[in-house]
Amino acid sequence: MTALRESAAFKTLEGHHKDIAAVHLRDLFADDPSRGTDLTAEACGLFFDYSKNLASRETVGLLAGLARELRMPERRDAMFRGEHINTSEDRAVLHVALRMPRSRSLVVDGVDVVRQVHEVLDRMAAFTESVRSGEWKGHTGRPIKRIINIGIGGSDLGPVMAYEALKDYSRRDIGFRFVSNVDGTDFREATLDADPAETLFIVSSKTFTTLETMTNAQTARQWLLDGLGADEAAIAKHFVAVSTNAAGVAEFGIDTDNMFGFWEWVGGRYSMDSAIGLSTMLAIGPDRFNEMLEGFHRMDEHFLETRLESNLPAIHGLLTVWYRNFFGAETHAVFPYSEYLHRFPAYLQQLTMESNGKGVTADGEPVDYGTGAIFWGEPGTNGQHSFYQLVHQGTEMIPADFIGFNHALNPLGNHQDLLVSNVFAQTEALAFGKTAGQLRDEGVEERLIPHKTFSGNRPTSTILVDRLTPGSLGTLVAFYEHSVFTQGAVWQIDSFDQWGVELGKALAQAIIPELESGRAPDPGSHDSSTTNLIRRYREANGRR
Ligand code: G6Q
Repeated sequence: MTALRESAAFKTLEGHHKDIAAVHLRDLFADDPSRGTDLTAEACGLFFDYSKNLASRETVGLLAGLARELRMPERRDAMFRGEHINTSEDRAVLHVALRMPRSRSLVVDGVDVVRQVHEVLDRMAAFTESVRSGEWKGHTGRPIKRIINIGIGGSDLGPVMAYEALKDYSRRDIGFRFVSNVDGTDFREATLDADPAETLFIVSSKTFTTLETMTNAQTARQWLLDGLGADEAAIAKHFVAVSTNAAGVAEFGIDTDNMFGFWEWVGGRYSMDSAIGLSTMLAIGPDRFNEMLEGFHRMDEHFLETRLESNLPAIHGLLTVWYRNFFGAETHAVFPYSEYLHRFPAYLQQLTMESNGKGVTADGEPVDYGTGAIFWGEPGTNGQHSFYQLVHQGTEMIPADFIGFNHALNPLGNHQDLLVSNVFAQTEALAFGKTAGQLRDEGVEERLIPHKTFSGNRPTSTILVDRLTPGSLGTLVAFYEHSVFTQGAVWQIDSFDQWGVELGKALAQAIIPELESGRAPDPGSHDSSTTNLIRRYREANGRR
């Protein structure tokens, strides 16, 4: 049996689960009038109301005990010290160093990483200022009006999410686009209305070998040279790179003076606050970018220093474990009530599912419990008019996070009051439901009672933030990063490797020549389905 199942706290929680599962949220609230104010925690500008969860103060205490028994705090401290907690890749995990203030120092493997981080941030800031001021000129002497980030996965989802989230703070006279998919449509649509003379490409790739990014970067290079009718010298004015692979960048033809580096201890999905965030800095400027880093850092300090029972990301992570391992919940929804956060669920999908979608412990033992939940979501109120039906009345338990803001960035009429009233109304309805008795009192026809009954007892957390700012966005992202860490530590897995993604990178490589070559592949090289699909594609493209 694995350490999790063997732990005394796990066994206690199994018993406790039976008690909690037998009580409705209606009763938990009725029995404890201060529940709605007590089961809350506040830090770094986030107010976290977890009272509408199927849990009590005792649950949180027992879950914190589980985390301690499984040495989650020691693992957290080891991460902040720069130990190689990513054991399968033998790497430190130091995204927290990306937002440490300049005054700090953290020596890892003999190097002060905070100094390195600030050297790159300073170079990014100088570059950003020169582009935003118009001092940086394209090959024909024109200033930059279109910035296109080329990257995928961790080198795309963070930048695009942050750009969309912070659009209100961004320069509107420079257009930002994000090209990730190897589907040529992505590149074409991003450049359709762009003038090569005013376009800057940021090629963002940690490894600088990723098929999609390298293909898009080559296409961009050709598009630029064709458009400008220029020689290779133009590349230096229209291409910069963000990577850990200086040799690969130089080979592509980008001057390494125009390369912004980061380090192997930054995982792709944890890199939006590294140089991978160059597009974010170009959009909002260095000062705002710095505010974002400060927001991240505040949550890092809170996570590191606060006892688990009052620690926002720890409580969130432990409740996710609670639903996953004791209630059998398979998914977890995130509903931001802000249109600016429309890419936030997609960003979180990578953060959570790539980190915790693991079937073996860090020691390589198969797990005998569920790990990473399926994260999904869409902004409210839109989701209310589609899939919330299943959340309210379907057969699955779907724990959900509702993220709301006290103040709108676009205060039009009473839009914000309407928006936020929906946050509160939804979580209230999900918790308390509507009984047959209530419906009868309202005079609802008897045959409709089963259809109009809402069982309630559906768990939600509400995260209330004052305003969406670069700082609060950083805090929110760090909150989820550390929740993911907490879950992974309890599950005893390596949340920082991604062998499943590496497989995907390798698989297509074998088939590409089989689609493109003049001769059909050996029929024995694949199963009959794959062979047939390859044959049909080749025939459709006139390759027999
Ligand atoms: C992130 C993953 C993955 C990665 C992309 C892009 O944690 O490892 O999404 O970010 O595959 O990789 P490159 O930045 O190396 O191009």
